[in-house]
Amino acid sequence: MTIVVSLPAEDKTEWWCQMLRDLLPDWRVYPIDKVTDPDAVTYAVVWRPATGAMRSFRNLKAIVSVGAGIDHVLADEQLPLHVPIIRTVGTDLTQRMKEYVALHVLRHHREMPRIEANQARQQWEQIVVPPATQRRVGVMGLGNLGAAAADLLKQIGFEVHGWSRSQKQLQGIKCCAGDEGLRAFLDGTEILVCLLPLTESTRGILNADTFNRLKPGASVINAARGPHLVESDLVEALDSGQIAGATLDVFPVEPLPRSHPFWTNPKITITPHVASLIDAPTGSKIVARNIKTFEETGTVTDIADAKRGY
Ligand code: NDP
Ligand code: OXD
Repeated sequence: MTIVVSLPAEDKTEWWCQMLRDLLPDWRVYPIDKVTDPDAVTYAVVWRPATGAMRSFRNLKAIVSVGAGIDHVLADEQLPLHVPIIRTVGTDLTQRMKEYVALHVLRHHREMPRIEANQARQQWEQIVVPPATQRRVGVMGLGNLGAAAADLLKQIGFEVHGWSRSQKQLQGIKCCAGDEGLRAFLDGTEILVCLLPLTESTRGILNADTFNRLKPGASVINAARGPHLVESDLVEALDSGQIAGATLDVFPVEPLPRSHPFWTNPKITITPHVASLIDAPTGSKIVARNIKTFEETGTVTDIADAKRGY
């Protein structure tokens, strides 16, 4: 009963090891680089593990992603695909994402970027915006996070449309599904929120074709994954005014390199992958509970479908 922890930062790895030791006192928990007997390892708790690392544990029962997304696990080309991947999800994560989406949708809706720019110039300009009831917001992805965010936006009063792979019935939300439903979903959307998993079908989905379908002057919020966005298409759409502003939480390379032009683009708001940054004490409790349940029953509710990619 050995758990191995592999996270990008050493201090985070140590911290998670300690939390898991406290929560699972009968288990041995090691940072990945301290493992002496790889065959004893039965669970791996990971964020973006090194290529081939999971393959070296021949008796692995499950890989636990310390997050909702599993793209960072699937990125390992040598991943042992028969090993189940457990997602770390819960009300804490959902609540945080709801707050982030509401904050940034309202920020675009109420023209805050323009108001802030005006303040910097000491300019008094009263901008009249429509009420939320006359503003159409589109949420891409209606899973744990997207459905909850869409529901909150509806409660605020927005006209909310949602898009997913399979058709959903969500009260008060106009739901579209699949490739055939994408156009209807995008046409006329004024604030687009991406909460899709990163898969081969969704990579690059925030592109020129998508932007051109939105209402001119629309805003885009990407809180999902960096590679959903075609960066050059966004810059072009911002330059032409088709897109008025964007809020980006995620990037293909994180941390976003200091030299990246997005840092200084006045039409882009950057947040450092904090939309729903897992709170470590809560996250480690969810992980420990999932490992315990999996060990006892051979399954948990939050197993991802690796073939589907999420
Ligand atoms: P879920 O797996 O619960 O939901 C995914 C949703 O996306 C589902 O509604 C699914 O449709 C839909 N979807 C998947 N593929 C397609 C497709 N090809 N076309 C249309 N819809 C599609 O994921 P979560 O809500 O838990 O998380 C979503 C993503 O958010 C994560 O994968 C992660 O990348 C990102 N994330 C970002 C965080 C941050 O801090 N920035 C924090 C946490 C997550 P269907 O319901 O039909 O299957
Ligand atoms: C996640 C994330 O996938 O934080 O949970 O991005």
